[in-house]
Amino acid sequence: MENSFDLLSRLKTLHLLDQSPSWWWPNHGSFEVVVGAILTQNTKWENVQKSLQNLHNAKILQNHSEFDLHALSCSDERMIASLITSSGFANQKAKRLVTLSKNILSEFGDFKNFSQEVSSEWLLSQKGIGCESRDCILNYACLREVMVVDRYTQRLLASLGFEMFEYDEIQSWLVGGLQWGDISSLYDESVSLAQIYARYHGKIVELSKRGLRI
Ligand code: 39A
Repeated sequence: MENSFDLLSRLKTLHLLDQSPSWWWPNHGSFEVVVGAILTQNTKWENVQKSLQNLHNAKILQNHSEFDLHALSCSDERMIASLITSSGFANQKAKRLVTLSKNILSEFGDFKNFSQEVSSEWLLSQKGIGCESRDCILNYACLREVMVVDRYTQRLLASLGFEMFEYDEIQSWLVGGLQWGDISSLYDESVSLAQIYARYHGKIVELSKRGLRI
């Protein structure tokens, strides 16, 4: 295993996403991903799923990004906190979600415009959004060509002999190293680069969560 292309090629042989949605993250391209990206901070995805289900049951989320963005922006923070307790830090996350929704509306007008226009800098200027959440939003919600890095990625690369400590360094290793092979030999031409990054990150998470080694 010498580079990012070799790693992706190896991961592909394991069929880790056979039971997953096409971009791995459920409901890619939607406002719900923005909510999930905040909720998943410092907690397990299974806890996030419970919170998302509660938000659906309360009709705050209804699989309609523009409606959902408005609904969350006008919601009472304490009510949201009561629905997302499973994700931990409920009061803090509720405040951040409501504030972020209001800011998206005031800066971009709607979710469609947000997903086309938002910058890395704007996202990082929002309370509670760091590099990983920013990149989850850019890739899985806005469908941009951005590769997410997380603790699973850092640990996997270290176990393979590529020990790195900086977010940008790991991201550059993942993205830049794909040039060492012919990516079109791995994916059908209908799969965009953004989706390849989405699936690559998903494969790393699934491998790690299943306790598999390569
Ligand atoms: N840790 C995680 C996940 N595990 C996940 N899925 C499974 C589907 N997502 C979307 C985010 N973070």
